[in-house]
Amino acid sequence: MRIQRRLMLAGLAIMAPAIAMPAAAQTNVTLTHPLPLASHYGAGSQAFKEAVERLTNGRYRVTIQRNDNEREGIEATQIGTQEFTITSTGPVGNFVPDVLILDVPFLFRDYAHARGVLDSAIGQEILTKFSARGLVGVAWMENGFRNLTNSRRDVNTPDDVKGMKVRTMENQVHMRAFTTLGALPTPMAFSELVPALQQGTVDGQENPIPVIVANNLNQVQRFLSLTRHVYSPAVLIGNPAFLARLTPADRALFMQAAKAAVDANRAKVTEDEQTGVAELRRRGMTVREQVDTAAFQAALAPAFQAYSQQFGAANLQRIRDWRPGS
Ligand code: EAX
Repeated sequence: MRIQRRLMLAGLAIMAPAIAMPAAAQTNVTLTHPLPLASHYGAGSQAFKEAVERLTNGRYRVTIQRNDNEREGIEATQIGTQEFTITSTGPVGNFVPDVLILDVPFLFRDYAHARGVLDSAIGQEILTKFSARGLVGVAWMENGFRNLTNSRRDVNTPDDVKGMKVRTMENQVHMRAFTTLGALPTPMAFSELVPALQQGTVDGQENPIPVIVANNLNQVQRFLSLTRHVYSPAVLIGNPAFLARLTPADRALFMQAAKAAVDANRAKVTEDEQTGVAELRRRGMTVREQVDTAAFQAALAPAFQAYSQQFGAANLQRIRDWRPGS
């Protein structure tokens, strides 16, 4: 018996390399976003991918896919057919109503104000509201200040948008604003936008410079007015079950990767804001850099009254009053 046992152990020792543990298991996670890879969302998703794969030594690999229907990306992340999505807050309010306050027109002074609020307790508090809706708000990213484009005329004052069919996101706050201005808001997913502009179903749309540039909207829109009427946050959303399965150490690595995504995304927005308007002029758009902002804000007074009722005047004022260090 002793000889058999020794022979067996010797045999196992010889075979050991053949039955060595397989290479560390590798898990693939999928992230979708609605824009071209060269966009500000593409920059963020690529940074996320590189950071996850580096920090986990390849134990996790990120597959980036484009889905220009943001609502679909949110739903797929919610049910777990994908692990992450990057989306503007446009459709998010239909899943997490607490987000809608961020979509109020003329709420943010500039990028520093918006980024500061989102990174402060105010923004972090809103991210916690995602979990009750079967989602995880991982990190605030950025879409940018939205500007109006159209194929009909130069737009300087609210009178210029009266009767204009404007595509909006599927967002009640935005739709109320354009209705209050006398425009005809037509909500639709981003995936339907270019065909609607090509077919003349809508006259105009509104989006940040990075989106207009990345999607060559100059090919279907003639006029650009730098209205900057809304700051559009973006958000990295995660699937709750996937994140709950991670060890605390790996979850921390994914959060580190999310920070890298935010930094790359915001840097690309800053870059696009510096070069995008000149590029769109070069591509043939007629650009109005100064619009009558005071007239737009005055015309929106009834909408602001409704937003105060809906979100609480104090909550809106808390955002307006935010300052670095506050
Ligand atoms: O998130 O739908 C929109 O206009 C969004 O700004 C775009 O999908 C980027």
